[in-house]
Amino acid sequence: MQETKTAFVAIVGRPNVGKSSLLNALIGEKVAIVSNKPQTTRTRITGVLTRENTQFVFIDTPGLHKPRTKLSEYMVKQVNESVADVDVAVLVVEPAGEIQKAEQELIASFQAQRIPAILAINKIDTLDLREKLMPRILAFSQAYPFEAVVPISALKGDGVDAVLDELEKFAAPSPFFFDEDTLTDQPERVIVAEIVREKLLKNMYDEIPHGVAVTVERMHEREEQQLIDIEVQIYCEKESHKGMIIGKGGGMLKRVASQAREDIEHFLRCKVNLKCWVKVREDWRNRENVIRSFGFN
Ligand SMILES: Nc1nc2c(ncn2[C@@H]2O[C@H](COP(=O)(O)OP(=O)(O)OP(=O)(O)O)[C@@H](O)[C@H]2O)c(=O)[nH]1
Ligand SMILES: [Mg+2]
Repeated sequence: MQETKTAFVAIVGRPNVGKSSLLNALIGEKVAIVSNKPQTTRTRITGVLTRENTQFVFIDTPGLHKPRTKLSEYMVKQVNESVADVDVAVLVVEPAGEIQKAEQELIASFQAQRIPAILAINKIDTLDLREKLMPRILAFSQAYPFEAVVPISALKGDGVDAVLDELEKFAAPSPFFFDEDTLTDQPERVIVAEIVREKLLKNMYDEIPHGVAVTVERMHEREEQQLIDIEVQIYCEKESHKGMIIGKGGGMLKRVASQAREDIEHFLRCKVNLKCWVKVREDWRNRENVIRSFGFN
């Protein structure tokens, strides 16, 4: 029998750099939601990839930022805990600009915990010339002895295999932790709720989506019809937000629900009947008990 190996990998970086996009590209399925708004990911999301005798367990994390609410305190804590006991970290960065404070903090935590790290410079599809990466590579190489620097486009899939090859070097002999066809340890309900949140992020302006939480109240399979009934509760912070989420004549909510249903059907590989309700929970992002009741532990 061939000996098996596993690598635990934390994917870290500032908000909106493409960490969740990279996770999805690495495992070849969408398990983490993606949006053009920062602070999309709120919890640690695990993605699993088994390639021959190596199993990779990826931990996607919320973008490291300065916390302003109890919820974002929780998010930042998730990042720090994720870096604690992995075999290797991937720092995802934008292709241009200066090294940011949050990135310096992440590098400091690699240093403190002696974690090898790979630098993934993402979004290279937005560059006209690759040479423009040189100053960026130089600056980061001076900041930390990265094991490898890999230019990638998570969106196009470029360089993603090279990231895997680098990560494989840090796999240690061990039995597999998951079945070979496992993609994530997230329960279906969590992914369903996240898909609805992604569509809210996609369709609504800034302030509202950040104050939204989504829970699945009911999932019921009608076996004879091969149909799943799903009821989802959307929580927002203000009565006025509720009005905007529902929209004129219910138009916004219909659009969100119909886009979400399409993705949920793809994910569950089954027809879905999706009902969404909207409720107000004032200032929930600062109420610890409410945050907990939404599943952030
Ligand atoms: N052009 C381009 N855009 C990308 C690429 N990767 C990600 N994006 C876009 O960048 C935005 C943020 O992507 P996410 O994957 O949600 O970023 P994240 O780092 O997980 O963000 P948070 O969860 O908020 O920390 C989305 O609009 C993506 O489509 C890339 O390789 N090229
Ligand atoms: Mg994310």
